[in-house]
Amino acid sequence: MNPRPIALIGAPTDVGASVRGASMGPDALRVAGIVDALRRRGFSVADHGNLAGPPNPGQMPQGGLRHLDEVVAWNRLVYDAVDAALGRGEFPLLMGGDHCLAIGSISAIAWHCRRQGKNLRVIWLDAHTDVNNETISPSGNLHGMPVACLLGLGPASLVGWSGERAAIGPADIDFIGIRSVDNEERQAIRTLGLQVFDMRHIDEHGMRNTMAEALHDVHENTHLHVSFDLDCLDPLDAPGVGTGVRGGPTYREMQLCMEMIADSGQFASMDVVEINPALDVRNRTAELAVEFIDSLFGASTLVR
Ligand code: 6HN
Ligand code: MN
Ligand code: MN
Ligand code: MN
Repeated sequence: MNPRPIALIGAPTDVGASVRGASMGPDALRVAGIVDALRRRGFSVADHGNLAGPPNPGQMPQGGLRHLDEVVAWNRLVYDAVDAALGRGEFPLLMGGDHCLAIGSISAIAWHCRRQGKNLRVIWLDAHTDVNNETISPSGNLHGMPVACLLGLGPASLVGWSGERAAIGPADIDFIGIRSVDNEERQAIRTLGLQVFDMRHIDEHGMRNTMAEALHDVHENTHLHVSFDLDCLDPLDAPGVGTGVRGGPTYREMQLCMEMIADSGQFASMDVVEINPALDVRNRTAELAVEFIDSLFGASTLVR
């Protein structure tokens, strides 16, 4: 086997959030040893450094959106970097930054999948569904809206980047670990018919059955993208996040989730977002992220 080279792309920004600090995520991942961990797995890794987008202007939302111009600018850079990595036949691994960056990353992936006749499937690991838009968001923060934008339902300047109005359809995304949804966001989830495996589902069915259900229709022609928001984890394990919510999956449940994604054999791109070193304890959250990334790339706790 000759695995695809991995392209690390740093996007050091927190323009999509109101809590500052996720901009330091890429370096926290580097300090936690992301490059060496992937090399130990046998991959060749190229760290392309950090993209240079606009600073965070620290403004209030306007028209229900905070920092729209800056979010567009950062996502343009992310789109181009992910597009270039895919064009070179590499595995793009986006290091955020806040979760608004998934708009550019997944739009670029959707464009490539369409060209190659691949079925894109997104696994969204998060405490939140991020399906707000400018009319229903209680915060105006664009990191709470990337899924809406990708479904073609966000502000015009963030929609349609993949060449179609919607980069993905409601059936192309599975949410894992959800436990915080805003009131009108809940209504949007119902209207769209989104597949949400919330914490109650994981409590009742276990992570094994949950992931088996989420991955049941993944096949050889599926491009599996993982969008990993570190606030999916319990804040007791991962304190370095800006919008932590109690009651996340355990360390073992999350390992199983990652190993089952790896076992599918279709894992082909990812985002690692929302690590906030300013709120972390001795880089614990970035180190945990590297452990889980290691599992996604094939490290297994199976001894047999
Ligand atoms: N994230 N639902 C809240 C909002 O402001 O829209 C929180 C969003 C958090 C977003 O963690 O990627
Ligand atoms: Mn998120
Ligand atoms: Mn989140
Ligand atoms: Mn599904």
